[in-house]
Amino acid sequence: MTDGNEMFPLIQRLDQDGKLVGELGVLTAKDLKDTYTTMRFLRMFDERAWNLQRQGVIGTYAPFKGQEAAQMGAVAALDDRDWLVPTYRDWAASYLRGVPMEHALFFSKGHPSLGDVPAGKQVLPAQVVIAAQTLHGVGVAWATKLRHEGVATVVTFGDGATSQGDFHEAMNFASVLEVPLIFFCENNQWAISVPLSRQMHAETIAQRSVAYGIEGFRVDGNDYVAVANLMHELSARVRSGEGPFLVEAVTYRLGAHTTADDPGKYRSVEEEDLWIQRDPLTRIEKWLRTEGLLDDEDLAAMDVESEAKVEEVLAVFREALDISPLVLFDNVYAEVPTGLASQRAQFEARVKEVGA
Ligand SMILES: Cc1ncc(C[n+]2csc(CCOP(=O)(O)OP(=O)(O)O)c2C)c(N)n1
Repeated sequence: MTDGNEMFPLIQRLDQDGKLVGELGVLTAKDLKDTYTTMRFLRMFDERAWNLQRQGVIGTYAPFKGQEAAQMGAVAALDDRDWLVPTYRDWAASYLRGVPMEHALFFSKGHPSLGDVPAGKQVLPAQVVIAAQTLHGVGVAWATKLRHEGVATVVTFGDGATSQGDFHEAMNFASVLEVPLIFFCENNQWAISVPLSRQMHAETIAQRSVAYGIEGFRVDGNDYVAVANLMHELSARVRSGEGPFLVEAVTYRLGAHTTADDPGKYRSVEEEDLWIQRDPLTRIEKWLRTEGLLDDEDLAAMDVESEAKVEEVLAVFREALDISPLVLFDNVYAEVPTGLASQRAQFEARVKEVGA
């Protein structure tokens, strides 16, 4: 049997106590402070989104709390020409690639703008069909290869996705075609209520790379310094014609699977406590404090700023809700079939009648 842990030792640079066990590498102290500031905003937004669902303002929402370092590190090395192919939980990664934060709320609300990607931003809309985007990632990366663009594509997915057929087809295709793609698995230990140990018999996800003849890496996904440095190295390598690669970022979903889930039914408080100690935000905060780069006053100022940013997002979201229910019929067909046109007319008459 392959000892996955031995073959793919966990790469770490900043441990859970906030001690550097490796180099800062391509990052500077300022990068870490900026990253921490953004993380704090993202954490606040994520918690607010959860509350908004509880208040009935939005629909089902999948929180990313605990996965900030993995997601931010995954895209840390990407520039304007590189691509991100994300999932329904990747709002931190998508936000960094230029997707406005209110899109996370649009997505939950079924708003017609949920899939809009701002012009010029190289990011696909969030995918809900588990692992389907891994194939899209291969397609995007293959296209960039055929066009000799020399850019990197990162496709993100969960541990559960690696048990889907699509993932294996994508890995096979990507390796045979040698596409400039980084498969980035956010191994948050759970696929809803199914733990990793019941999803697969292998010890690590990284070792799945061996079967496809590509290089794999296993990194502490709660360690932004390690993830960002690894992704800098791999992005540069795929841009110069190497790849694909598989990265397993070992992390944890601190919240529920979605607002429709209760993790108390399937996982222990002890397990959650263990991972709270490994919180990706806490370790950067500890490091910044030790270096004298952060104090309570800074934190208070960051929170005031984050609060204002969250309010801005909510204001845009609330304004966007003021749309006609007739948009339901838009963007379905290029040429609207007669049946649908007559349904639309009936619906429009009814909307006028009730004054909606
Ligand atoms: C093809 C498919 N099967 C089942 C589902 C239902 N489903 C939604 S999320 C999920 C678990 C996914 O777990 P994982 O890939 O680990 O990602 P995570 O939600 O933990 O980020 C499942 C089975 C789905 N969306 N698509």
